[in-house]
Order: sequence, then structure tokens, then C-alpha cells
Amino acid sequence: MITLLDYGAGNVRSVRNAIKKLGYTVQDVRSPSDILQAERLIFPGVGSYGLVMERLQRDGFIEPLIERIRANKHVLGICVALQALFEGSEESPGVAGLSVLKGQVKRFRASDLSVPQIGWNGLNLHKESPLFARYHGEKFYFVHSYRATLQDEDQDWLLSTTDYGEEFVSGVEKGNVTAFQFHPEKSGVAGLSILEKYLQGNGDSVTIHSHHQKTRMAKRIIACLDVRTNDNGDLVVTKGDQYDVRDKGEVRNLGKPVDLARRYYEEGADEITFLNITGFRDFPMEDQPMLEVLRRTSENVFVPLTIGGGIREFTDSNGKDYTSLDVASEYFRSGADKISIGSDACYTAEEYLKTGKKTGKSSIEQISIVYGAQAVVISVDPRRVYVKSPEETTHNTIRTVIPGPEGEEYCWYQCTVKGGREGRDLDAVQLASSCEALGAGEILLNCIDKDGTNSGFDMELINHVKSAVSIPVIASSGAGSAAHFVEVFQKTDAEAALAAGIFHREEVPIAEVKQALAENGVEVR
Ligand code: 1PR
Repeated sequence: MITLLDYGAGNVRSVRNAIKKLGYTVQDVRSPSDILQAERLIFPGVGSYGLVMERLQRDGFIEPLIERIRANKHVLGICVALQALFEGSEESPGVAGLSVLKGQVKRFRASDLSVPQIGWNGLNLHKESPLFARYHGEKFYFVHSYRATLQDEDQDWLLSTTDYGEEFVSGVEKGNVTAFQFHPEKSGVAGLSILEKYLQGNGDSVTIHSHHQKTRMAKRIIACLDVRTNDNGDLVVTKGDQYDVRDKGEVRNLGKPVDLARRYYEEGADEITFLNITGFRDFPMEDQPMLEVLRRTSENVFVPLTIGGGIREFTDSNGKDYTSLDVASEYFRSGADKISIGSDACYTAEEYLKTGKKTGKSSIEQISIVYGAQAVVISVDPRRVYVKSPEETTHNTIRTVIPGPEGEEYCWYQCTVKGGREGRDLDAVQLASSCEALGAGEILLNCIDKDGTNSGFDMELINHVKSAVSIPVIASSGAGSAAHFVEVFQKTDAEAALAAGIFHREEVPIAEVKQALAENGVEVR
């Protein structure tokens, strides 16, 4: 029996599912005394620092947690829970942490690396721990903008460090109290094995060989599932050519979302993305099948799940208002780690560019404040607009090696909404940089011209947008071979590459992509 401290701040479903998958029963903390009485307590980390501390305070959990840690009873903290052990964080100035460890958690300083750190990175172990018996350098999933370091007096807590521009504390352990900055429940087989050792409560200690090398973050390979209801009313994975998903009038059916997601997880995908492509029409809170897809997927898939489509405020037929935060929260509760916003991000960016003011009311701002920037992805659906010279438009242009139909040497990337159906007076750089300013944590950069063409990613677009933001960029659209992934990581600084068609049609296995990358010196999991 494992006790879970669910303070209702995000996706705790994954931790719950991971524990269940490992054959244990989960009991929730209902009152402060449960914290003291639990045999083994898991303290998951979701939400921003301030939100976590506020919830713990509200429920009267702070004192018993400190008491439990001081009494050396079993605790496993994850992500923000590690940070909560410290006195405070730059993320939420003035909010007191549990203060078991000295010092403040600070934002990554790295200037040439994207923040948040989102992805798979390794560990350097600094002490023996039964949890890492037979650890062979596997990578774990990190997602955070703030990182901890230990003061001299707390060095006896140091379990592991990781490098991301600088060396930070990725694990602490003293006696029966352990905390990780990474998410074991999102770290595939390697993460589940650590969790299993913790739950079993036994395992041999390992001898640490101290030949430390800097850990390296892997480039992520993401499998994307465009989901919609077909004309028979079944929820199917579909795939378009330049966003047209119909073939002879019928919506293409490439499989069932839950089954495909599981297959990609087992084949080594680093992340799974679901896009509810008709979400702009249907209201997701009434779209129970999509929530059910998430719930069922998260029972068997232990890598990050992103869901997009239809995230916006909405008034239903009974006149009940929902904020975009309500919609996103429902997705998080159902097993999503990140949400992705498409159309609504365009409208928000347009408003922001017009007024230069942050209202605090946009979906991006609301969700990012509560769940953290790393939980908010912006899905960009641009298409090329050719011009003869940059003076012809007020938009950000590039000089392109792929000339237009009339030999034009310049183009800009026009953002679209409603699944590419409507072009806006907004370019991809404007959208990405406005959304970053409003608190988005990642850009999912599609390209309508390339989507479904198997002709390779649009390097020019990726470099254009990547150079305008300091948050991670996922390259998407056009992958047709393993070589295209090698090319995108060699020619751009994208942190991740996403594909749909080649995986659905089983043209290129994920393992082949990873192998090609490794052979070309690109770090992979
Ligand atoms: O606008 O917030 O409701 O979100 C709707 C979401 O649905 C957006 O993220 C948008 O990208 C997506 N979407 C809408 N219509 C389509 C469509 O295809 N008709 N999906 C669509 C297009 C492209 C990627 C695709 C890559 C890789 N998204 O999903 O997976 O292009 O494809 P490939 O490897 O086969 O080339 P909102």
C-alpha cells in the first residue's frame, strides 16, 4: 500500500498509474495525520512552486511533512517536490518552502540553451543508493525551468547531479527520504524500474565509480496522432496531406488512438502528442471520448503526453461558462502532461501585438501561471507566403532557397487557425515570440506546405523561429525517412522532431530513426 499526496495541482494520474502498473495499491492522503501514518509516501511534483506550497498550506500538510522527513520515514519526492525541500524559489518569490534544505531554488542561467529544460538527460551518481543498483547511464525525463544546488552543510544529501549548461542537483537522498528532479513515472522502463525499487524497499547498494562526465540531453522523437471522429462517428487517428485528411471524401483512418499510442511508447517514442484536430469546432469538455483516450493511454504509456485542440474559453448550450483553464485542468486530470494551444494562441498574440499589454486573462497566461510554463505548448500552423522583396510586407521574411511559383526569393510564414482553414495577419515569428512573452514553454512548429509530403522538414522555417525564441522548439511536418531526422538536428537547433505519417504507415520504425541519429553523433535516449 502506497500513500499518494495528491494536492490537486496537475497530472498526478501518471504517478498513480505507474504505481498501479507495478502492482501496488494507492491510497490518498485525506488528512494531515495520513502523512505521518503512511508506510511509504509519494509526493509528486506538479504545478508551480507557489501553487504547490499554497495547496500544502491550505490542507495543513506542511507541518506533518516536515515532521515525517525529520523522523526519517519513507518519502519519495518528484520534481517540484525536490525543490519544495528548500527554503524558497525564484519562481515564487516570498513563498516559504519546507526548509529542510538550505538555500533558494534558482532559474537556469544557461544563455545558449532553451529554458525550460524539457527532455531526457542522464545522472551522475554521487553516493550509493539501492534505487540505482544496476544503473547504466539510462536517461530520465526532466521538465523544469528552476534547479537546485546544495549548500556545503547539506552535501550529505547529494545523490545525483545532471548537466544542463550548468551542473544541478537532480537527486537528493538521506536515510529514507529521497527526491528526484526528473519524473520517474514519465521515464519509460528506466523510470518504472527506479520506482519499483523504491516501492519494494529493497535492493543492493551500488558502488559508485567517480569518473564523472557531463551528462547530455537527448534530442526527442515525438509520435503525433491527429485525432478526429470519422463519418461513422468513430474516433480515429487520421493524417492529412497539407492538412487535408479526406481521401475520396472519406476521413482517412489510420488506427485507434489508444492502441497506436501504446505501440509508439513500446517502440521507443520519447513523447506522444494527440491533436484533436476538430477541437476548434467541438467543445472538449463535452468531448468525453478524447478525455477517455487520455485516461486509457496513461494507464500503459509512461512517457509525456501532450494534448491539443479546442483549448479556449467556452460557453455551453446551457449558458455555463468555462475558462480555458477549466478545459486544460480537465485534460491534466485525465493524464496530460502538457496541453497545446493552436487557434486561440493566434488570437491572443494578435491582441498582445496590438496593445503590448499582458491581460493575465489569456489561456496561455492562465494555464502557465497555475501549471508552469513547461505545461503550455503552442502549436503553430504556418504556410509560406512568397514576396518579391521584404519591403512588400510588414511581416518577418526570410530569403529562401526554395523559390516561389514566380521565382520569388523571399517568403514569410503566415499563421493559420481552424486547422489551416483561415490565414491570419500574423507571422510565425510574431506568434512564437509573443506566446513566449506570455508564458508559453514550448513551440510545436508544424508547416502546412510540408505536412504529409515526406519531403523532409522545413529547415528555413525552423531556423527562423528557433532564432527568435529561447524556449524549446519541436520541428514538425514532412518527415519521410530517418535521414530527415538526422538532417533536422544537424542543420537546426530544434530540441525535438515530430512525425506522424511515416510512423502510422509503418514506413520507418522509431528504432531506425534513433539508430540513424546515434550513428551521426546526435544524442538520443
Ligand atoms: O486550433 O487549438 O483547436 O488546435 C487544433 C490542433 O489541430 C492544432 O495543433 C493543429 O496543428 C491541429 N490540426 C488541425 N487541423 C489539422 C489537419 O491536419 N487538418 N493537424 C491539424 C495538423 C500537423 C501535425 C502533423 C505533422 C506531421 N497538425 O499534427 O502530425 O504535420 O505530419 P507528417 O509527419 O505526416 O508530415 P486548436
